[in-house]
Amino acid sequence: MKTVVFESIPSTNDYLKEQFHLLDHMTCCEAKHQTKGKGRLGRVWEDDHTQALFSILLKHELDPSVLSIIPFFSAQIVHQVLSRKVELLTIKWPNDLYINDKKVAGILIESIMEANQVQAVVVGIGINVNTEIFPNHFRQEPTSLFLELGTKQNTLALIEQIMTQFETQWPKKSNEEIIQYVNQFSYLHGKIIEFEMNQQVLQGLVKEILSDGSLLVQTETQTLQLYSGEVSSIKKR
Ligand code: BT5
Repeated sequence: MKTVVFESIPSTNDYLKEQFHLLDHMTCCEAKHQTKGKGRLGRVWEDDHTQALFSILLKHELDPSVLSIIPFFSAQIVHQVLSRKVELLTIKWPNDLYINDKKVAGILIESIMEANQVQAVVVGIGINVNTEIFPNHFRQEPTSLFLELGTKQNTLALIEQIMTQFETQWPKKSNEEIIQYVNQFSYLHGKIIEFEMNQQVLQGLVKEILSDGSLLVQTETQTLQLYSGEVSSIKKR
């Protein structure tokens, strides 16, 4: 595994996307601070220089069945490593990490396409490690490992542990095993949620995550399979 470290950079995801031709499979880009940290759907990821901010470049074994599982595989690895420290850690479909009802980490997956083919995938991970206060209002209440545990944590050691698990487990697990794990620790399981789809706000009961990665939801009138690219603003009611 090769690691490139920056004090400050616009976004570790963007760096790997721009340099992917020159970099090896499993290169990790790490930063202490991002000036243009990104979330999904054009959202912003904020940091206060105390977080784990890193991205991993995947260039091998990217067949379609592997591609669809990457968000869940990544969430599982982060969950396994953080669970060594904190209890009550869950995975909010598709790949956020929650402690109780608060968001502690977010994952952003981006694909690099050329000639209609996926050439590489970048997995970006942001974990609130030692944040003491969140001055800004977020859509979901945030938390950090420090706020939950009461002690400062070693950010670099945490990134190293996640990288080691990523390397050892990629892509050896079956999709079924991964989906089963994510269902076991699913934050939304059995909950009524409100979500936005096709510019409509809907409500429904979450049943389970299916093997294709979609979220099965029962509304009053129909059973829906939600795909992460098609829904936004999933909130527990
Ligand atoms: C995510 O997006 O949660 C994915 C975040 C991925 C960040 C990593 S850091 C390394 C790599 N490089 C990047 O540029 N990105 C990746 P999403 O589910 O869209 O959530 C974004 C929303 O979370 C924002 O709109 C805020 O409401 C909230 N948010 C922003 N910063 C946060 C933080 N530090 N902790 C908790 N919530 C935050």
